[in-house]
Amino acid sequence: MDNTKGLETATLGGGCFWCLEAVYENVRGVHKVVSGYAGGHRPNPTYEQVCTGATGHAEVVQLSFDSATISYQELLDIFFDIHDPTTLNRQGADMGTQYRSAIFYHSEQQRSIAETTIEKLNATQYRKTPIVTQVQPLEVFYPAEAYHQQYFRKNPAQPYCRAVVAPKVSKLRAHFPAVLNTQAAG
Ligand code: MHO
Repeated sequence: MDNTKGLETATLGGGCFWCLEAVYENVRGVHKVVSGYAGGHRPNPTYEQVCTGATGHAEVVQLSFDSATISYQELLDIFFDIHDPTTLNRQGADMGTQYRSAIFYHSEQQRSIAETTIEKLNATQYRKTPIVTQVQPLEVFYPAEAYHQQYFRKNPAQPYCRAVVAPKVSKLRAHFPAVLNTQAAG
């Protein structure tokens, strides 16, 4: 929690962090997005170590958001829409535990919203198979290397960005027009 500005913090893993970062950067009320690693056991992991799966970390984004503008529930609604929460340790062609779907909650309230959301989505069978998203408390978050921050913004023409990241940003724009910030709308 960034108490100085009255902002709340959310930490979410939904596959490659370039994707989630690019999506949430366009959401109003989200003041900051940092790509990083959570849920592992080796201190200060590098990207190369995380990629091997040996450190146990997931690629995640940490969001600082103003809950008066965007609620945690809305952030999760976006989360479940723009990634596939039904594939274990996998997002499309990206495979490995570092790509797992995971919500690292920062409070009991966040835990409860996350669990209720998953129950509701499973009950409505909004996906054909059950949601495998892990819900666990955030212990430590390690920011990723500088070259991973704002990756999509800086490398929009990179093949993975065009093929995988851009469609997720388009999905956000199409499915959640009301939450876009002015930067995206303009
Ligand atoms: N398979 C992609 C994932 C990038 S991501 C930051 C790549 O290796 O480029 O995990």
